[in-house]
Amino acid sequence: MKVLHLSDIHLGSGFSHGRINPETGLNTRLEDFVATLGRCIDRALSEPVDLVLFGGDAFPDATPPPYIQQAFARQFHRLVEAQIPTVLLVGNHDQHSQGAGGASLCIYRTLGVPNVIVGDRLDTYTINTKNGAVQVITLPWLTRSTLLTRPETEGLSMTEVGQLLLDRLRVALEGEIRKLNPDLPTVLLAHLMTDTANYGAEKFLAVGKGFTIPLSFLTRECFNYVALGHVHKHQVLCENPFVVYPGSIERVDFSEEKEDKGFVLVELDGHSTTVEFCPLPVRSFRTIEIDLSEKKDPQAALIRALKPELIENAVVRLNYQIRPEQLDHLDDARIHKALELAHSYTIQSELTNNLSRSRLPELGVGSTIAPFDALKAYLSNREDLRELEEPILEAARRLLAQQEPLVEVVLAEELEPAQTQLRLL
Ligand SMILES: [Mn+2]
Repeated sequence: MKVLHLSDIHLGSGFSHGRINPETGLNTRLEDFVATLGRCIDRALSEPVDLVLFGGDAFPDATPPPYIQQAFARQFHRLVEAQIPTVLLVGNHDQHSQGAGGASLCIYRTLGVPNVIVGDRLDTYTINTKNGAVQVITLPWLTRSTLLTRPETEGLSMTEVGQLLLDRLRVALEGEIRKLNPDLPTVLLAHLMTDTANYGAEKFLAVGKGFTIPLSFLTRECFNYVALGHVHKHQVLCENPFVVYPGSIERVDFSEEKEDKGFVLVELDGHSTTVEFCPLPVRSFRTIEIDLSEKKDPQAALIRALKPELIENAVVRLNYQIRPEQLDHLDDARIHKALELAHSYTIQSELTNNLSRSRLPELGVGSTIAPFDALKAYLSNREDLRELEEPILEAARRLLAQQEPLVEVVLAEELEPAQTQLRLL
């Protein structure tokens, strides 16, 4: 049985990295995302696969505008037409911040679209595919309010609340596992953070709502495959059973500049499972960082750094440092001209002077420095952050010392005012 597993589509995000296509009136990043989603569906049809699993985060929020909903629906409709069963899991971005359920995806449940299952609660489905039946347990993004009531958490520390949540989840998941038919292959489809994953921006995007689930919850013998969503960087967390984040299908922001994007093809064959990551040809993101302050000819150095093969059709951000007295040597029009090759670009310049440079020798390229010392050096050079220096250092101290990190930092409403301020930075 072949399964296509994709996740974190985030259709309708990253518009600031695109521009309006005059022919369609649409943001070019929406067009990129739709084309990439189309490639995933193309593959599902050409294989053809027996089942498509979507790991959650269809849109940036629970109420996408109709034209974006439509672009999403049009692609998944192709699976409906081909009679390929599909499970759409609800991620944190698909939920209303208050209340329950996946607002943006529940329409498909309400419409009763044949072969489409919306995973907005912990539940088990037996799905009949062209190559036999498979059980899929859906575990959408859980928040405190899904499993606990307010009186239950009153007076508890954040760590205790996290523990209570995990106890509840363990019992609930165990209940689903006991109902499984041991003769059928089983897939767990879940949108969550695990304790062993490498995180990018999603860790911060989810602030205030989530908690971390130990990998040991997921690596159960009864699962033939664990299909995850939420983390945008593709990673295989375990091989027995396979526990896989396919990652996002497109670069959502610059934190994903260096990551390969793609989806996963899974072959469930009796007791053995094989997994293949299929990269997608997505648009490049390119950060060009250059210090012009020591250059004799800053203009020439800058133009040299804008290599056409690097920037052509890419989303580019150019950051350069320059001394005030060098500014007259820069020709803005020529710089913009050179950057026209890019799909879109932003320029950020930073004025430096010799004083601040001499205060930051330890942050130079090629030298290594402990994170805490780097932060101290950075803060000592930021007059504007003077008042926040202590709370920032304190927060960093705690972060670096933490044993159970995320449970401690994610419950935003319980942060001290100083920390809340820090979070807003
Ligand atoms: Mn997510």
